[in-house]
Amino acid sequence: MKRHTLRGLTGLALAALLLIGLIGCQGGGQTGAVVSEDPMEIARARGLSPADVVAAVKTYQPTGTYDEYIMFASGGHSGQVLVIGIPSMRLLKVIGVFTPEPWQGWGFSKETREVLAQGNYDGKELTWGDVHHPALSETNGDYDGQFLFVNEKANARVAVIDLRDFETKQIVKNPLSLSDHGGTFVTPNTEWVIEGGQYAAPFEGYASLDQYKEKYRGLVTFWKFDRERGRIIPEQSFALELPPYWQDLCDAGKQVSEGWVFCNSFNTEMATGGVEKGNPPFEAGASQRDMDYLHVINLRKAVELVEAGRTRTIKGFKVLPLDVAAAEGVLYFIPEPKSPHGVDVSPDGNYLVVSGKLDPHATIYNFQKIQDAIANERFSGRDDYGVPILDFDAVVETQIELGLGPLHTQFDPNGYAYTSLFLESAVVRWTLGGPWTEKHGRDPWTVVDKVSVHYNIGHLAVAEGDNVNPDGRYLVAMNKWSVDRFANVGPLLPQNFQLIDIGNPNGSMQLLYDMPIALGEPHYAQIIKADKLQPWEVYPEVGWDPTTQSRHPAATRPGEERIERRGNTVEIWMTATRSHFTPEHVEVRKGDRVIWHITNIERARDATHGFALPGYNFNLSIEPGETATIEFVADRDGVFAFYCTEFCSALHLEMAGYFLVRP
Ligand code: K7E
Ligand code: CUA
Repeated sequence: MKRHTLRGLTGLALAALLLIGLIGCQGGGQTGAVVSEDPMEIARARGLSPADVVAAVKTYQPTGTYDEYIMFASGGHSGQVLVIGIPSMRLLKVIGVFTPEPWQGWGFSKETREVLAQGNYDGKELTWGDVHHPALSETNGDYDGQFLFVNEKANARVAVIDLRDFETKQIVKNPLSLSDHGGTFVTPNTEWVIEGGQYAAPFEGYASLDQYKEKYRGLVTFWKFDRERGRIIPEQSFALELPPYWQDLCDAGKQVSEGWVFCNSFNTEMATGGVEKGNPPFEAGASQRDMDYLHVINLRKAVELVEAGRTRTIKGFKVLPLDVAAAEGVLYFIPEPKSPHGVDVSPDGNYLVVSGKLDPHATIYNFQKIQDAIANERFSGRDDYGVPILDFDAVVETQIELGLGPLHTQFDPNGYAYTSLFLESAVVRWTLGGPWTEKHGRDPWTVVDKVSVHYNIGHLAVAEGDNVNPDGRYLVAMNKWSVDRFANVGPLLPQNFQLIDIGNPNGSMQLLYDMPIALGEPHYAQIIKADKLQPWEVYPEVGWDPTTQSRHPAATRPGEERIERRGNTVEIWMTATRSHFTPEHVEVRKGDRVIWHITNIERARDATHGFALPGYNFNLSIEPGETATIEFVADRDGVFAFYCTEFCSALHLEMAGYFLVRP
């Protein structure tokens, strides 16, 4: 009977569609409903060009099939990380990192609040972040799919995400700085997570801007990562003191340049602003000189000196002093065209590509030439802090005119480089030289293709484009402005990720897909082959604490549910399963401290239960096997109906209970 009704409806709907289609045809418009099953006819009716159809076919992911690549993108101001499938550009997850996120219960359970609190500044709770650069963990320079690191520029913090469950496990607050940028980047075996600085300030306390040169400092921090524990070890980490030039992006050397780290800077003028006092504004003051300094850091040497005890301790953190670094061959400068932004190391480690926002060229440095210049002391002088400056001509490989506003560069396996052009709103493809010439068989160091993007591109990401074996194939342009690409949603517009097919190096790049990003301004992203990720389907056992990745002390099995009172403290061990909480009644007295554990005893994939406690501002996500805790003082009396916030079953609405607080 029911079937008949459904069929009847479908028939009716079809008839209606047909009618609309006919009327549309009569009017000669292309906007009428599409009724044809013929792809070409549908394309014609929708006004799609052959290129559009090709793009659609290249990106469509039929239901139940999986994307070939996974992109981890910065979530910008949201403080989170976006997980996106490629080529479909479907958003798969938003990982809560620096900002509380209710769907995941991130920052609501006691366990996750403790992780968030690791990022507090001087006891001050910080509830947002400005996420810039995700970095996947690497083994031998290749993404290994185990961990993801991200930095947060606004407060100089770094987070560690475990890719077994895509959850944040640790946040470290940089004790010496309130501003970072050149992070995170990892060394080829993830021994170190690099966090570069940005706006110089005193390492501790106050100093007036008149004392800028003496008291203000830049830095780059090397966080020691313990892969077994899946944690950064602050006690084994250190910072390298740098002059108060504003350090910008960094990259870790790889292959031949492994053990070295490269960071740009963009205020070697040491301008201190003050436009209101008649000084040049920052953007002019910091752009006076023709050259800034590429910082070349010998990390191995730095580690030796740290191990030899050549550090000072500031705010409990080891610092390798600038004078030691300059004297001992840890730090060199190379002139780089003014106000550079990205520095990117080619997959073989031979070349460093530096692009300057104000210079249409990319400057390419040769790592071997840098080594020779250091060995032969080819210095053109020292800066005010005694750091040797390598002779530009001795270390440069070449300069190529790429276009207006070059920012960031990525690589493919065939010897091509891809650079974002911010001012020109384009991606430019160009050839590497040296050993790469044989691969592409074209003129070295030459622009070969350009594609427009929409608009004002910042970073770009190539599939596995930052490791020693790039895949190429896909490139995502991360555009700052979308202007006219999407329906008007008011004065605040989404950002625009554009997927570009770079799979045919002899042909041209093809724009495939636009994806609006509507919760922040992403910066960088990394794209990993999906089959390198092996996340759990459910937690390994019932009673799991994801923040420690081990059995939760309050794990509760069916039959072990209970409520215990100790003085003014009431502790609850609850279980959740489809479709009930056990127990369903929890009664306390006003003023009691409540410690409430809930274990999801399900083993079925996707059988997540939520837990909302109204009036007390709690929501939990309790995934199969997980134990989560809330802790609070029952400071208001009344009756509070708690309920499951995931539509888990037909009787989901009945998955509820009463929290009664007696006056
Ligand atoms: Cu160019 Cu923070 Cu890497 Cu923005 S950064 S784009
Ligand atoms: Cu459990 Cu809804």
